[in-house]
Amino acid sequence: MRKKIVAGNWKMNNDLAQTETFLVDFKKQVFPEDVVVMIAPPFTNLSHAFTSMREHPVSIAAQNMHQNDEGAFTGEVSAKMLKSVGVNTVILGHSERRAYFNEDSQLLAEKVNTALKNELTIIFCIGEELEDRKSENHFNLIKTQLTEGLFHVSSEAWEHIIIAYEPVWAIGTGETASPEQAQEMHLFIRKTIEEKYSKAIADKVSILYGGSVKPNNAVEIFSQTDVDGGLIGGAALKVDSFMDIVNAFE
Ligand code: G2H
Repeated sequence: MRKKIVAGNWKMNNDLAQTETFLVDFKKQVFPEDVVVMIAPPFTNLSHAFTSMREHPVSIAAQNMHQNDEGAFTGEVSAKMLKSVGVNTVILGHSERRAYFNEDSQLLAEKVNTALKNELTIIFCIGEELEDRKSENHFNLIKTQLTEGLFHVSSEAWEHIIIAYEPVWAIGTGETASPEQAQEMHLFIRKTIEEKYSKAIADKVSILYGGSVKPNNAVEIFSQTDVDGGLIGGAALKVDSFMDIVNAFE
């Protein structure tokens, strides 16, 4: 049985007061026992979110971290700093980081190593642009992102790795991959991991879908055999819609 996971990626949304408003309501929710629930607030709110949710079955994730352990890197945050405020998971390789902050596979591979060394779970994001899909290069591209960013890790490391497949053309656009498109790619990702590692590892890794997941499409997406949950952006900012998605597994 693979872990079912729903993670809310808040991106650059919610100041401290807005975070508190969310958490006051969030704490009142009943969380399903068989779903791992995570929220990834901005850096400034991680400590508060952890303290506030510590009695509740919710993990606190960061949206990014620096590849170095410490040093003269103005404006950056290290894995150790994240750990010190209760963070146990980090999102790496989100398409917005790749596109707006020039994060390439080589850098991501370094970040992966640093996160693993610091015992952080990784949500490793991969996804193709619309042009890749139109030119039918999407499978190649996904395989390259996996190979260059992730396939240097040991078999043991996969205990701490979650994949998020997020087609770039579906992010924040209201456009979603069809459940069939999501299933097709998730199966391809699992097979690619099996070829490189083993069936046991491939069968165990949770692969989340991300890109305009909403309460009205989550049930169908999550019902696909190889979809183990979601990485949720816009719909994670409101407790009601986020909880509808958390409860969307059949
Ligand atoms: C994809 C997703 C969360 P949204 O970026 O990572 O955002 O659900 O708003 O498309």
